[in-house]
Amino acid sequence: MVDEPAHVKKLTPPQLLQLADEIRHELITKLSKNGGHLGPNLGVVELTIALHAVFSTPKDKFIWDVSHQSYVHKLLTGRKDRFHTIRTTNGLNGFSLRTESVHDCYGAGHAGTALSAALGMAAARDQLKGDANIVAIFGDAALTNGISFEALNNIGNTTKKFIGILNDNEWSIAKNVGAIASYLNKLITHPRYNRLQKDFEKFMRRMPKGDIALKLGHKAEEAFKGAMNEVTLQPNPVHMESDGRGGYGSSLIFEEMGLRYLGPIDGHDLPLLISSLEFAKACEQPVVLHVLTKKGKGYDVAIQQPEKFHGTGPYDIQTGASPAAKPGAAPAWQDVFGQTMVKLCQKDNFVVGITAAMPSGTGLKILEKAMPQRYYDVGIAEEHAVLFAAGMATMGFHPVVAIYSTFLQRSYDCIIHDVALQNLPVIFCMDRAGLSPQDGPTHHGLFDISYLRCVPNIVAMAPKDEDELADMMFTATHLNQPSFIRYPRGPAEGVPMKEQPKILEIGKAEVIQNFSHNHGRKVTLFGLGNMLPMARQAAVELSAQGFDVAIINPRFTKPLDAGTTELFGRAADVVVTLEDHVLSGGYGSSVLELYSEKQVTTPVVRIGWPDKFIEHATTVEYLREKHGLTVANLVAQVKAHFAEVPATVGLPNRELMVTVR
Ligand SMILES: Cc1ncc(C[n+]2csc(CCOP(=O)(O)OP(=O)(O)O)c2C)c(N)n1
Repeated sequence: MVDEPAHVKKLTPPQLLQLADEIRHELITKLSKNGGHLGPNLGVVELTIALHAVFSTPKDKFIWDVSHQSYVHKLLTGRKDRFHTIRTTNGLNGFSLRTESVHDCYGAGHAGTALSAALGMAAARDQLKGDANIVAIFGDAALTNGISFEALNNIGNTTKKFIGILNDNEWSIAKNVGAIASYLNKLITHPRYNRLQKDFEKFMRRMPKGDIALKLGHKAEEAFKGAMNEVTLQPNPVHMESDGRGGYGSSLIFEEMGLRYLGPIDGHDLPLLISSLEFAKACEQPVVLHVLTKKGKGYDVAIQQPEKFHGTGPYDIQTGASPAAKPGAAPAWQDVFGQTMVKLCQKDNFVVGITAAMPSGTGLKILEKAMPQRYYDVGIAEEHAVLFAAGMATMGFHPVVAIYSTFLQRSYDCIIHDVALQNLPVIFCMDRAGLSPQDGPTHHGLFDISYLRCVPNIVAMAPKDEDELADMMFTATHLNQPSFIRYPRGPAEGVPMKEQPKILEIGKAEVIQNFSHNHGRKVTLFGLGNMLPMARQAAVELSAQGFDVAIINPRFTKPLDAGTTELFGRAADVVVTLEDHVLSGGYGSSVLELYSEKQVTTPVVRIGWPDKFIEHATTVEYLREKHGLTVANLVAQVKAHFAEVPATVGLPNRELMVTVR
């Protein structure tokens, strides 16, 4: 294994192949412990080696779309000794991170950003009259994303030097869907392009052997053009070249967008990759190199289960099996969601499920299996997913958009302008609302309460357990306005599920535990959604210390249950809000706003995430501990409010409140 990218350039062809083997071994063994994006990385081993053989980071820039496939790049850029720490506390991040290495010029975690960001870099380089090579590496599914096309539309008239690498493995997380996927498939199976591929390959193989790091320059480009003109079936290839588009077939999307299309080539053929990249580097117009790769290449179990090994937890290296679930373990939230979707769709012909390329992550694949005609996968296209749902809603449907909280951020304007403004009954089921600990800041879903709370017309909910999730989904299908339900990653609470979900009263909180009137100081705990268990634990702790504790399950962040919130605020000596969300503008803020309006002067302790991007870590528990989302911190903050007051039991609440303030 090499220590830095410059070493890659010094390796002989057999040594490069050996390096590829070593990297695969490293990926398979290290990720078996903590999991990670194994399949995509096994697919880009040769491509990444070739990139480092031809280009020189940090001067040249690699922009990885999503960047879940940048592990090999990490291994080749001085991070091999820390690779075993990837996605763990204080370890390497699972995505590109500008703060992690000078070789990571652009951070990501969401799909479809690479081409635009790379074009911005190319424009900046041109402004500065620089000569850095800018290389964007994007997957076939990233190409289903609108932003990718917005960038493609803009490349040809912005710069002359730009290299896009289409890493085509036919898979998104699930099988890639839609017309783009079919188009790419046609491209690689059409006899004409197959022929082209062979000739391109032949041409590249004629390049001097031994010296893999070829310097092709203009002469080679001319030769290449000649070779391509010979093979293309285009009636007037010369005309095609002279109109400045280049390329080898007029039907190609890329050519029509002003990029020269190269390929498709075998993305596991190192010498071919290297010479193709050398060629791309020498081109004086934007190019797209279409590279065919196999997800999981070199590890059979990953090839056979591309979806599982896209992003996997720990696994047995021999069999690929994940550790068995503990008997009696609570079901995952996403599975309860998927099963409830089936139930709802069976009873109501106007309910459908929509996912933006996340059938397994959101659990919607359970609906796909049971009722495929009621299921839509629209590709990695969150804005489109929301608009598509809005359209269906205008026709009387109750579309359910199953989406991660973090990816819904993409659709914000569509939520306001299309769904809320028109008061359409679209239901948003926001999975991963809370932490995605091993993924980190790009994937935490910590902003949705804030960004939705200010939008008129909507109902926003958070269930305390999976049975309440089903109730909320059922309730949402009876609403004539947009609704949002947030729930976290991981196992639910393990409570029994009612056969028939019930309709909840909108904007009504649930009193879990009233004051006992034991003469202790009164504390009201508002535990939103998955924070209710922490509220219950805190109640035990506070009660043991003589406090009189009420516990409320708010259920709704919009509309807030003003009556219950006010009542239990006035009655308490201290109020505590708990939310798995940022404090800025979150649920606790809404309680403060209400108290300000109603002139409730009870002090409020807000437990939630601070105003910073929360890092990645092995576990949720670690991050909660570090950032103060703990029972101990809650109890300490409650007690701090009484620090200057003699701990006389039975002090009238009003008097206490005045003293504390
Ligand atoms: C905006 C957004 N939506 C969804 C995802 C989840 N996601 C991560 S990778 C991926 C598939 C990417 O497929 P592709 O671009 O073809 O790359 P590959 O994994 O096949 O290399 C998806 C849907 C995301 N990261 N960002």
